[in-house]
Amino acid sequence: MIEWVQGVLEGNRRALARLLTAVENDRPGAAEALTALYPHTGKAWVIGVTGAPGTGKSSLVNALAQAYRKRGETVGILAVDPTSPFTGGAILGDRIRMRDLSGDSGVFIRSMATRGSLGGLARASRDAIRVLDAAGFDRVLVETVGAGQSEVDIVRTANTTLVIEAPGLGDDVQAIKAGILEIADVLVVNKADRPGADSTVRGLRMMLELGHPTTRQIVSHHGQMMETEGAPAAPMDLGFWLPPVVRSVATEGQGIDELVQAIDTHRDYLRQADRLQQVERQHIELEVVDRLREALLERLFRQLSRADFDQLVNQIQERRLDPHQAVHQLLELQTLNVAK
Ligand SMILES: Nc1nc2c(ncn2[C@@H]2O[C@H](COP(=O)(O)OP(=O)(O)O)[C@@H](O)[C@H]2O)c(=O)[nH]1
Ligand SMILES: [Mg+2]
Repeated sequence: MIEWVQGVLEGNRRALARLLTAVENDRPGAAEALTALYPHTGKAWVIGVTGAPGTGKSSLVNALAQAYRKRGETVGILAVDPTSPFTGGAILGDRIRMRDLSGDSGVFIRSMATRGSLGGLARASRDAIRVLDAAGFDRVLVETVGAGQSEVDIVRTANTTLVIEAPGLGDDVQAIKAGILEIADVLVVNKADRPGADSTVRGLRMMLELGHPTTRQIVSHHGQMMETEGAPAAPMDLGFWLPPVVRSVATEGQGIDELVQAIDTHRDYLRQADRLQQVERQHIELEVVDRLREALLERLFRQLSRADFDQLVNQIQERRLDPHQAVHQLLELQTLNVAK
């Protein structure tokens, strides 16, 4: 494991791939490797790319990666897809879209399918992002399907979050329902070559306006949110971030320069004052709480036999015990075992 850590730090791609597999599967030694790598993290700019299937996330990641490579920056790509494991069509399609990047040693692509619980996927993704960060990539692009809480969790690791929409995929309000608009630093209307792009842009602007009442939630992310008209990125002196709406045609490379610009502007915004540190603190807090929750549950369920748990459920169902008392009993069991 230590050789892998050394290898990763030296830019060895084989070591990187192996360590990522170990981390993804939570193999013995993975935690130690992550500990060894942690002091080397915090340098990459992590960009989350999320949105419904088919909006063009992989195509955009491909185009963005090429744009960064042209500037001489290295790119690590992590594709996380809990809904459709990277088998058959999905991976084949992505391989074709990422073809332009293969053979370039400045790009590393990794996909991660569902394994175990969604919580486990969020953990594994966070760890994988850290490994890519420690490996020294300037940019880490993380593609996730915007489906629910686990994507939101993954995206909370990102420095800049892109939410991708496309015309003609039906319900534009979907994004709001999933709460995904609230995590957007930059909104992208991809497939701008398709009919309906204008109305998608209008719809998003309207929703951003409606988003005002939820400002407090957004503040807890990166800053306040307000509608912006036209400009690719927010003026810096307003003291809050206005998520810009960028149009793109990923397959033609259109709008990519504007998107790169918007991401840079967001980075510059966060680097002002101590915003970046504040956001990082929030992310760390959330992560520690998430991990603690997982670890405590795991520990508890290791001490509790299935039979004991079933019995508890029976008692609750028979109205001999209420769920509140049951939790108390479980916590006491935990305390007793810790004290042992
Ligand atoms: N017309 C058009 N098609 C696009 C555009 N971007 C992606 N596509 C196509 O849309 C399909 C889905 O793209 P993909 O990147 O796999 O979307 P993902 O599921 O969000 O990763 C593919 O057939 C792409 O070639 C675009 O800007 N315009
Ligand atoms: Mg994709």
